[in-house]
Amino acid sequence: MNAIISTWKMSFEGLKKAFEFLKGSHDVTEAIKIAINIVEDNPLYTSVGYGGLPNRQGDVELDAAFMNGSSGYYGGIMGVRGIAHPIDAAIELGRRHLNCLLSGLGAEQFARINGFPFRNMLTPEAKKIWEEEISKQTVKSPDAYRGHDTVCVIARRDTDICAGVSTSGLFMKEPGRIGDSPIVGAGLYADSGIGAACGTGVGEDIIRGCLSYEAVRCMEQGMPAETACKETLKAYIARMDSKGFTVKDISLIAAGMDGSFGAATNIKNGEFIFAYADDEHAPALWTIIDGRSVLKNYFTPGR
Ligand code: SD4
Repeated sequence: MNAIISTWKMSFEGLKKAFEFLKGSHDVTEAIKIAINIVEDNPLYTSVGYGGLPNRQGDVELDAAFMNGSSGYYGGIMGVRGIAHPIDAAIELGRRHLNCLLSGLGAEQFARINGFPFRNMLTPEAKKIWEEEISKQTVKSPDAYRGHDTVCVIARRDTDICAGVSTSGLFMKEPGRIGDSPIVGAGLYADSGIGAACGTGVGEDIIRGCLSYEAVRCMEQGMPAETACKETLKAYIARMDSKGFTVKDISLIAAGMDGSFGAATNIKNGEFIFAYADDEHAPALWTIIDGRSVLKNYFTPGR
């Protein structure tokens, strides 16, 4: 079975390309790379790669990770500057047992030694948005969160499943702040015996709940992917509620080795969109209505 699921509309072009590739190849890792590189390269997407919005100091700091559900290996880079395709470095680190999660300068040095291209990731447009935000800020701890848009991709070919994520993190984050994306079990988790899950949203909440691991654990207990995402979110929100803690926006996607797929979100005044394709479902955008994953193209043609 070939299947691929990814977060947000921005991932759709990449998903289509990666799905075509997957039909003719067993290289699931390469499919993840294809899907994510397209988003990383597009300056119009302000939450991933080139064109990503900067931190409070005006620097674009990127996080990415990759997990191979068959080998159990995982690699991540965090708080890096100037690496054109963060997912490529994460994939490379995902071939190692030790030293697989690198931060800042060490990660950049690794990328240089391994010949990964560098570029100035701050576009003039992103800089302008940052300058406007800075001119409005009067407080020391700014909160310029504007929805969440990490690109997360889960790809499967027969008995192999892998997951990859790439993000510039939250706009106006503290320099050095790390989100959920490069943290295994938080931003992503994959196990070819069960399935895979990824998170997008406020990283601090996703990390606290180990949400991707939790969704995979729910699938291991027999829940289909969508139920696993919903139960994971519901249980986490209830747990944090009981501590008087309000969970901010989070969305999860998952795919199970049983062929199930789906997502869950707690976004209230907005919509979570994901893309999906498998041997029976042509590539399409989906959304969540009343807690159920629904084909979006079907009921909102043209949008
Ligand atoms: C983070 N999960 O760094 C990411 C944010 C996100 O724009 O989804 N992105 O917390």
